[in-house]
Amino acid sequence: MIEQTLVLIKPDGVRRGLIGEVIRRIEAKGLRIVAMKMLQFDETLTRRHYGQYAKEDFYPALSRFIQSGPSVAMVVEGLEAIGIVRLMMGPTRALDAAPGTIRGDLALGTRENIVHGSDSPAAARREIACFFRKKEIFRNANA
Ligand code: DAT
Ligand code: MG
Repeated sequence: MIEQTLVLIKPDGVRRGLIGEVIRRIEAKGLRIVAMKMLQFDETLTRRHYGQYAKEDFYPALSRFIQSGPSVAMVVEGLEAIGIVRLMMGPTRALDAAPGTIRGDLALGTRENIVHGSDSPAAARREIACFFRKKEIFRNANA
């Protein structure tokens, strides 16, 4: 099934000059970027995006980190895009992330792990709507 997923290049990825590397991998895989912007998270957006973790011990540090500089937000489209992007990212903890994945190749930490990708169709719909209006998403952008 053709799916859309929200991908973020988080502030560590932007700071380390890895925007191009992440986009290169997404495009090389055959997925398509159908919307993109650079933005800095504020408290409100952090709550909307990561609110499910608000009660976790790691939330304050996660919140500080995600607001610490600009991120790049993208809508990525393609066959099974949600699962494919999750596979390409690797697991949350860099220690668990195999070489060949974005986190396995480029990250050492758990919090500073370069990328976000939606983990289900419902999450993708909700998350995409946090960052993009309908008219900012280009259907058949590369057709
Ligand atoms: P993912 O980003 O792989 O979808 P997640 O949704 O479970 O992971 O968590 C969101 C982010 O929160 C994750 O990228 C890093 C941070 N995080 C999650 N679990 C953590 C933990 N145990 N300690 C520190 N940070 C954590
Ligand atoms: Mg997640």
